[in-house]
Amino acid sequence: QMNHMQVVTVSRIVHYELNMLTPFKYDILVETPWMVPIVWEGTFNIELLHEHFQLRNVTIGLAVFAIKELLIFLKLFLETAEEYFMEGYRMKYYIFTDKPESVPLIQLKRGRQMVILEIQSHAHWQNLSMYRMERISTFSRLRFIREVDYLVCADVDIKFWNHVNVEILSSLFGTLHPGFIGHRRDSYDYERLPQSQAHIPVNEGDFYYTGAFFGGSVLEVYKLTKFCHQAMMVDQAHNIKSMWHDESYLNKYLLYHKPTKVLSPEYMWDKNLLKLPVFAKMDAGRELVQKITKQSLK
Ligand code: 2GW
Ligand code: MN
Repeated sequence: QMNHMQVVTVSRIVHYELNMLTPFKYDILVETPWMVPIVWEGTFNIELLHEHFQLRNVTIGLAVFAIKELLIFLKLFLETAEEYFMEGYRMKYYIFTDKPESVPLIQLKRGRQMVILEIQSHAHWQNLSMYRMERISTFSRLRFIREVDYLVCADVDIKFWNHVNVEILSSLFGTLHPGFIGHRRDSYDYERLPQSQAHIPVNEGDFYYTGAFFGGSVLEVYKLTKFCHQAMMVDQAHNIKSMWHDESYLNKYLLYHKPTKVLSPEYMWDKNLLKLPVFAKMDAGRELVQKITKQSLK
């Protein structure tokens, strides 16, 4: 299993000159208190990272669910991922869907493959998005572990705007939810019901992570999704519904299993909430498909 702490070997050191007295940026947090990077545009040199990751010849999996009505988002998701996600690397899309015949046929670039995994849509979950944790943990153990080095999990109702590449890769990464930047942690949308497996006390918490984009080595994603699935099952047995479904359990896991990289909110903006910044790499704003609303899906 690959480790993010591996020594970086490159052919020549001509990339840029570091100046110890000039920080990259001073107006944002670029490192967590447990000393892992918070990835913002301008804090990394992608050419240098390419040398490192191309030497390791990594394969990346991108798992996405497109069940029922949300299948309509898949086309834009795939088209923009082909343009911006992990360009130049071997990768596999793992598409979980209840309608394999309706998956849009997109011309994929060299070294990229699509794997369609049929699943049932009848799941008895509080929210269909929760079903992902069980499916991803099972498939990680049975299949993904043999096929890819890293696994990235994403919502389908997103659009890529800019390059998202190997700078995100690490044993375990989470992405900061743009809606909570600058907020105090006691106002984060963590699960506050003490009986819930997702409970986080008001005086705890690092960040509020989005459920729309996370990943890591297959082994670490397996552990995370397994935990979330099991915690959900315990709560379901006690008829406890969490605040934000799978996202609440994800936040619980990442609080006690610190990620080895944290992605800035540039990686999952929401232009319905906030104006799109120059460096936005992905966007969860749904106005691209106005007709679909959460209400109409229930
Ligand atoms: C069905 C009923 C209610 C909500 C979602 C669904 C549903 C989700 C569905 O009918 N079909 C489907 O494929 N999904 C998948 O789950 C799809 O990949 C979708 O992007 C993902 C998350 O659901 P979504 O996008 O509706 O949730 P959001 O955008 O409100 O997202 C946040 O909160 C969620 C939990 O409520 C998740 O944590 C999500 O990751 C967050 O971004
Ligand atoms: Mn979404």
